[in-house]
Amino acid sequence: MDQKRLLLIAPYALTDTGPALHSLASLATYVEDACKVRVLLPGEDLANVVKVFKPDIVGVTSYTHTYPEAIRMMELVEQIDPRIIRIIGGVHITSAPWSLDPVFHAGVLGDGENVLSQIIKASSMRDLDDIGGICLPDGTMNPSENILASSIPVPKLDIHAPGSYSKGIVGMFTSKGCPYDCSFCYSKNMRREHVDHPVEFVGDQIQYAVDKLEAHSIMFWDDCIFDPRRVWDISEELESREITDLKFYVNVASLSMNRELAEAFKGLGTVSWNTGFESGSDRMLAKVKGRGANVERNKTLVELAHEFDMSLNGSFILGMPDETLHDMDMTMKFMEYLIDEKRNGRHKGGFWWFTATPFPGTSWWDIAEKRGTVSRDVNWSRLHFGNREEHLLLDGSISENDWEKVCEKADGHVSTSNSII
Ligand code: B12
Ligand code: SF4
Repeated sequence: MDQKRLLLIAPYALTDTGPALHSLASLATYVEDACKVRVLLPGEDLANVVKVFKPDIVGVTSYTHTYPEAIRMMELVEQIDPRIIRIIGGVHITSAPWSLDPVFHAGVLGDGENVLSQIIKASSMRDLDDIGGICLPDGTMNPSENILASSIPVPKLDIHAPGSYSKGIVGMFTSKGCPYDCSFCYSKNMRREHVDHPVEFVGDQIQYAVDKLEAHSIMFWDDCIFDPRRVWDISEELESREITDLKFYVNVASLSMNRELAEAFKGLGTVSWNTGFESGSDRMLAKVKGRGANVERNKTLVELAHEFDMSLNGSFILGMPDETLHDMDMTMKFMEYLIDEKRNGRHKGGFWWFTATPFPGTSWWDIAEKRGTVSRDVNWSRLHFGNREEHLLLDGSISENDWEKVCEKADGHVSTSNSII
């Protein structure tokens, strides 16, 4: 019997301004022995590819703000050939399985490698009912059976996501999930627990990046790296493979940063940390990141970055539920502190800010739903970090005029910081 044909696609909004996606490359690599798989690459025309490739299954990935586009793409696939099995996976559908549009036969919840291979094996659409980790248009939700991180092959980015590693910078993961539970974050929807990839697998990914993609810089996209012992283990793994002179970029949380971890990052060859400062107000930090988070810790992070000669880039959130003008003012003060430190040569890096956004599956969604600013039939494209005009969580005590002034001030601070070399 002929092998089944699988086409994996992403909304153009995700790939137009960015590269081909790592997630689709990971899925395609996992199932490539079980079917004939092809990823729609940035710039390709979906209708043409469907007509020429003639897939049996089309799978789309989607973030929340791109969900309307994912639906439109699948409607086009259905028009071309209604017999094609149409599925969706990724952060949006995992966080809001109840939003599954009737154009889809199934939504895949959480990490999709194992579930996708079962969908490929299924002989008819009726068999989808028995697969764990999917939701169906009739509201059925089968509990997810996440695969162990150790059983994933190194994603073949050169085949399934060319362009995702331009200029020698390659992104990858050493772990999945996050040990923290910030109230605005989707992370726990996707993965209830934090799981480390085996160090050897991390070594394999880096080896592949160096040998095949000519990488000189590695970005660890993990939600957060927090264990110094593991960072040293990764360094040793690279040493044993004689991989040297790479630059590393990592995500860190001020809650777990300390001298030991900073030393381990330095030992690995890390040059840049990325973090969520989130706010300059102790009250808001405790509220959204939990007890233990405070401005002092964020300042310690800035000091450690300077001591270890790291660039430190971080983001802030404005317009959070219950955030007062005074809290926002404290955030402006923290931005001013960063600018001063940068001017005085005690900080390098930058910062930017987002509008507080109620992603489904988070406690911020529940708050926005109660306030009536979102509902289950919301226009999903409004749920975008950059959507400051239609803020959905801003406290009722703050006027539009005051909000506009805060936005302008924050923008001014971002450009002042960027102008300091
Ligand atoms: C890397 C990354 C990026 C990279 C992508 C580069 C690349 N080459 O892939 C870049 C920098 C481009 C990016 C950009 C943005 N990103 Co981003 N990004 C991530 C990040 C850190 C990792 C994504 C990833 O690759 N994960 C690893 C893979 C293996 O996991 P995965 O994506 O979840 O996919 C698995 C499952 O979801 C499932 N699956 C996914 N799709 C499908 C499809 C099918 C058919 C199946 C069966 C299964 C399946 O199986 C996959 C494999 O296990 C996530 C956070 C995170 N830790 O996941 C945020 C995240 C996805 N990004 C997010 C956002 C909002 C953005 C931006 C809008 C940010 C901005 N301010 O502009 C932009 C959007 C770009 C655009 N053009 O509009 C949000 C989405 C939130 C939401 N609910 O929508 C996340 C969750 C971060 C966050 N803190 O909220 N991003
Ligand atoms: S530390 Fe980052 S990834 Fe982890 S829960 Fe908080 S915001 Fe999410």
